Amino acid sequence: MKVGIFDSGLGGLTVLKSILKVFKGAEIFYIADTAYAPYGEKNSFEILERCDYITEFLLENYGIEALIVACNTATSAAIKHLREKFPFLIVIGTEPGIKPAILNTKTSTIGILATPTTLKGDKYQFLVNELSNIKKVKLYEQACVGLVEQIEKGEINSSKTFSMLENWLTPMKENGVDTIVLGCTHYPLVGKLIENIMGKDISLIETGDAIANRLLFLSEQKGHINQGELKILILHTGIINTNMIQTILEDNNIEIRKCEI
Ligand code: DGN
Repeated sequence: MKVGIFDSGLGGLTVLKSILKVFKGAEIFYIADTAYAPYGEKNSFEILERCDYITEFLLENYGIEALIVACNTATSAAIKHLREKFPFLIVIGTEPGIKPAILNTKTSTIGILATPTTLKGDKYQFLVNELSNIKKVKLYEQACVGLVEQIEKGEINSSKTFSMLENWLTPMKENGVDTIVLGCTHYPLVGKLIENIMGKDISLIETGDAIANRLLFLSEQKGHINQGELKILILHTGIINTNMIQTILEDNNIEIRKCEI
């Protein structure tokens, strides 16, 4: 099967990593849209237009059969539009894992880390309103301005990244947060730092595995066979830290190319 995946940069690779755990054979075309990064501080219409353009590009050039929007920000801005415009494609988005967090918390106190655009989006507000009926919980929301940029630079262990996170997480820690939703696909890459600050009993909720399983389910339903060779092409539209790509995907067979779109 031919799968297109995109994100503003490296973050969607955390989703791709989950997909590689369940897909043994597939052709994967990943767009790291670093020329337009970060998405998280752009307006929703601008993001929607870019998502539309990238999807057309993946269809025309690579004939993708499934599209993974591996970015919470882009999902909140464009998923409805993409599903309406490309009904023949399997389209899967990424949403903050609020439901698993509500089911997991023992202190009824949850931290949500995401970009400003995701937190402001109707989709996020809808998810929170809908799910708060399951159990009354206290939510600590934090827009992590600048964190995506730190990760893109490869600063996943630096003292600057640590102190940004420490400022955001200390109030959560003091207020009994036991579960944190990583509402941006970049954030699992600083999961270790978050654990260092919050303590190792903290539960971090990410959504890569759920997306991978959904893709497997929908592709089998459409009769795609999950076998053959695994090929991964990573196209980046601007500057990218290739060492980070290798670190995240380990020794999978990947081709990395610059692409002007
Ligand atoms: N990885 C993106 C997300 O999940 O929201 C963040 C994108 C960005 O550019 N800020």
